[in-house]
Amino acid sequence: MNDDISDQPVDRPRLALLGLGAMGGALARAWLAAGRSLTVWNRTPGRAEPFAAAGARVAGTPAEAVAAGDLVVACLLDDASVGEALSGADLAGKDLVNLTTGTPAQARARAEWAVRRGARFLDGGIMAVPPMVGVPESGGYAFYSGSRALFDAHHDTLTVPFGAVYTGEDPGFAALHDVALLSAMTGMFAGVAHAFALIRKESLAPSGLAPLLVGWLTAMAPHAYQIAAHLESGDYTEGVASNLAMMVEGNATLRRTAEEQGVGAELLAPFMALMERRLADGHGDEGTTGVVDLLTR
Ligand code: FVH
Repeated sequence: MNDDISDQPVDRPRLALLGLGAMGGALARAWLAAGRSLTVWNRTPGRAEPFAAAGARVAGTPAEAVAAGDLVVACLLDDASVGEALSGADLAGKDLVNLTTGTPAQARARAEWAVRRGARFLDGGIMAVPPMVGVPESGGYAFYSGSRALFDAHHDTLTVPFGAVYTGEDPGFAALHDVALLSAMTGMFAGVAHAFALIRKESLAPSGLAPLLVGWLTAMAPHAYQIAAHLESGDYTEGVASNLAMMVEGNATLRRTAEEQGVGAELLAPFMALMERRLADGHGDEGTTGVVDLLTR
């Protein structure tokens, strides 16, 4: 990392933001509301107009925006758009923060790319949706990884829109944490969709099921701590209250109920198949931790 640049906190850096989509626009509003000096650029120029009216300077090109900023933040559609937008910009001496969602490998490659151009680099994964930006009580935050010196120097600016959680010097770690949480969320949404499908044809109101789902999922969420303890100790049976043998028996009831209700079980089937494989391998006294081993190729 190019850490010869001062890592002293920079209270009020000149800020340049590339991208004024739903998330980029929310970031711009938060920084402007906090009185920060902001230059913005967006591929479709019309989207910048309301921000000019709110006090932002508008750059005609990404290179112009980068030249106007000490701290450059990219919040674009994907990694390819970041490469495209920044291809003609002089990044020497700049601090580049990439808040565009991508994979760990993309973040690592983008970090090398930025450092080769003389910039310090920090990757970010946003755990918030636009209405949560600039609202501290919403609990929104971003994971960051890459240059610790950049993170420390700009902590004050980075924490205007949402909280900041540093995950390490490896530039891929922010994306890895981001995608791990999004993947868990995807599994939860799949389970919720299945639950609503089960009651779909009955005289039951979805609004009655919703609070029950929220309560149950909230009560079950700490199960993640037990899985973590198992993975760290290597003993997958420690403290297990509901063992795999019992749960696999229960799978039959879940499948049969889906059939009775005329609901496809395709969202549940892959996880159930892994539970059943682990049981067949002789691990009926475990919980579901062994599924992690089966998934890790
Ligand atoms: N919105 C959300 O809920 C999530 C929350 C978590 C983080 N994500 C990620 O944030 C990145 C930006 O998302 P967004 O919500 O701002 O996305 P859009 O509203 O679709 O805006 C996309 C912006 O990217 C510009 N853009 C697209 N392609 C290019 C390109 N080839 N070159 C330059 N700019 C490009 C687009 O410009 P325009 O269409 O207005 O001209 C928008 O500024 C994203 O990684 C999310 O995964 C958001």
